[in-house]
Amino acid sequence: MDNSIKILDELLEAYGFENKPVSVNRITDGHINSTFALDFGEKKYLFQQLNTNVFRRPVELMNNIVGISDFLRKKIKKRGGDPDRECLTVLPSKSGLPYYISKSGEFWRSFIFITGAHTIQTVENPADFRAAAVAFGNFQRQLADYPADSLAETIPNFHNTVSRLADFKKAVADNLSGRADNCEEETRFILQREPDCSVLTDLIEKGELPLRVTHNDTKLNNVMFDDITGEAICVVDLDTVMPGLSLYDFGDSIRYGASTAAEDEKDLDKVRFSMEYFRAYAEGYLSSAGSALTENEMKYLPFSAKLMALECGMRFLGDYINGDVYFGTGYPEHNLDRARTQLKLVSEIEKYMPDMEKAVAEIRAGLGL
Ligand code: GN1
Ligand code: MG
Repeated sequence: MDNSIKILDELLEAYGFENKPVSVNRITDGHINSTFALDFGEKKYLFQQLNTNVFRRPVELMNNIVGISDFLRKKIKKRGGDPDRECLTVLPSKSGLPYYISKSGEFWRSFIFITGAHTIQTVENPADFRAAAVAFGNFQRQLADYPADSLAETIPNFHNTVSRLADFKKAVADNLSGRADNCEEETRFILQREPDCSVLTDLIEKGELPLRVTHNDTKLNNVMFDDITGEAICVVDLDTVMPGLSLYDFGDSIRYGASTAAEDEKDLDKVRFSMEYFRAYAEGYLSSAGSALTENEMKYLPFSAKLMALECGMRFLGDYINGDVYFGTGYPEHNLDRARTQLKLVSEIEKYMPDMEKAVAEIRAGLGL
């Protein structure tokens, strides 16, 4: 992994910086893009090389982000908030564009670094997780009147689990890395759950679930928390904001945050589903977004957690079988380890489904939803 920016001088020139940064630090939160924090003493900026194998329409993607951030910025200002800390601010390059394409064709962008704030990788207390839920719930509510048809679909069928399953089956059939034999049990586990994959897509087709502007990558570490107040102040990583289901956002948060272990924990005994965390998130989410949700959007909340864990598991396993071509990995079996945690969570969630249903019903009753 590169810990420095090879084309630092070129970037500084392209963005009109006259001084060199006092430090450049790589941020390893994400699995897709390469991210660096550049500290200029008084100001700090984030520079990110977009992974254009994953995001094939980078210019449209940046237009999405600028559109969404400007839209949020106005709402934040109106309610007296601080837009520089509560939403992303894209730094244009000298050319005026919200990105810079390097001489060798790399796609770079820069944001104002949100200072005095941090990310959390693993939930340590329910209060933080509840706060993240409120942030994602508000994010979705604030974008309810965003012109969805102006958004480019940055990755088509991103959470379409039917098409994700088809991709997974193809990975197994092609077996490009020869690794399919190392994960037959995991593969069987996924294939046994084929009927789950079409539950939400069928409801969309029947018009029984509304498409909304959603974040689509609601991992806990895509929220920034204020260092002092501990409040969740800003939702980041807007690359996948597209029309989607509120259930994708809810389920993805749960599959990541309601696990008692990291996404790549090797010891599966440590990977359990926390009902306490589930309840905290569901409370935060329903209290912020609940009044805008339909009956079906609330009914399928527990199922969405299972589906998103299953989908993520098949994506990691598919990438392992394809030879690690999509997600960044730190070692050869990294994607296999990640897939195993997700599948372990699926079994856990299956056990807890009645408890999750009961918790949602209680929260709804408490909130009058
Ligand atoms: C990727 O970029 P990052 O790490 O926030 C992925 C998500 C997965 C996640 C799994 C564009 O998110 O869909 O859920 O890894 N993003 C993309 O950790 O594929
Ligand atoms: Mg991210």
